[in-house]
Amino acid sequence: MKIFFVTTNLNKFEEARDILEKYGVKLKIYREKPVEVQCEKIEEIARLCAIKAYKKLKEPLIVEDAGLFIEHLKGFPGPYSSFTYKKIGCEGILNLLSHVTNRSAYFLSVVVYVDEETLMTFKGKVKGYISQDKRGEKWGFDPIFIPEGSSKTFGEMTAQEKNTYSHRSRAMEKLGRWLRKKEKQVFV
Ligand code: ITT
Repeated sequence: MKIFFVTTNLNKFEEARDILEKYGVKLKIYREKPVEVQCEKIEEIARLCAIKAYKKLKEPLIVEDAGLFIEHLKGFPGPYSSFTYKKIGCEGILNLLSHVTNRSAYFLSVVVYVDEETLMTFKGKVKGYISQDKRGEKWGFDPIFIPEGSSKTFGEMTAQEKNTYSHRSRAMEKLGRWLRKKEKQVFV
C-alpha cells in the first residue's frame, strides 16, 4: 500500500517510514509545507492541512502536526513549536527554564490520514522532562527532551530507541494497526 506523507521535514518522514514499513506501508514523501492555519489546537491544524493537501494530491496521504508542550510555560511552545525552534532554538527554551524546577513537558503528535472516503486522526503523546543542558544531536528539540523511563535525551538515542518512546511512533503505530485492519476488510 502506498501513502504520501506531506511534509518538508525529512526527520519526521524517516521516523514514520520506519514504523509504517512494519505494516506493509510504502511511505512516499511529498515535500510541500502543508498550508498551516493559525490555530491553537494542533488537531485542527493537522485536519485542515490534510483536507487541503488531499484536494490537491487526490491520493491517500497523511499529514502530521507535532509540538512540545512545557508545563511551566503553560503549554508553550505547543502549536508554535516550529516557529519557536527557528527563532530561539533549544538554547532559548533552556534559558526560559533556567532556575525553574518544574521541567515537566510532553510531545504530542497528531497524524491525519485521508483518502477518498475516510478521514481518520491518530494521536501519540510522550511525557517527560526538559533537560538542564543540550545533550546529543538529532533535530528540533530532541537534545533537550528526556522521556519518562529513560535518562537519555531523544538526541542521545538511536533512531530505533527514540521510536520505542516517541509521540510520533505512538501515533504511527495506531495508524499502522488501523490500516492493516482496513486492508483486510477490503479483501474479505
Ligand atoms: P512540516 O509542517 O513540513 O511537516 P515541521 O517541522 O514544521 O514540518 P511540525 O509543525 O509538526 O513540523 O513540528 C513542529 C516542531 O516541533 C518541529 O519543527 C520541531 O522543532 C518540534 N518537534 C516535533 N516533533 C519533534 C521530535 O520528534 N523531535 C524534536 N523536535 C520535534
